[in-house]
Amino acid sequence: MRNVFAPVLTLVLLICSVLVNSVFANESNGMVVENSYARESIPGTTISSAYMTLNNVSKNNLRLIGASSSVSDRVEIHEHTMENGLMKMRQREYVEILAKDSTVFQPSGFHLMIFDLKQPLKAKENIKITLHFDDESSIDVNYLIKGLKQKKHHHH
Ligand SMILES: [Cu+2]
Repeated sequence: MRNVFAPVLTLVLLICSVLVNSVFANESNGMVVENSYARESIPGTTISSAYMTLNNVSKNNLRLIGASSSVSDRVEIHEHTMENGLMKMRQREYVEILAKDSTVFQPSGFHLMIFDLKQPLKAKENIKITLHFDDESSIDVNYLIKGLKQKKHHHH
């Protein structure tokens, strides 16, 4: 079993390492995480969000069922959805990543919501978040903190 997907995983890692500098993989469950980053916390708040691409190179569907981190005791899986023209956010119990498929966590979609930050997140720093899956596997992912976008234009 392991021999079957090991070459695939190696290939994915090779390709990814050319495109991005950080790829995190769990060889036992076949999950490869890339493009991981978190947002700098807004001054005066203790909230942030984290994003990544989950590539499932295994033959089995996997569900992301939770996340934990030393920076906060409360990291939740969330999804943004449009309802009656309004952006709403709701908590998800899990997000399924189908076999040989990938799921992107990105602004306006799935994201990890970090509440009750023990310290503000500052740009260019890194935090570690452990992702937990329904097969009881987990993977430690490094998230680079990106600065908040400066709004140049105000639309009234
Ligand atoms: Cu959220």
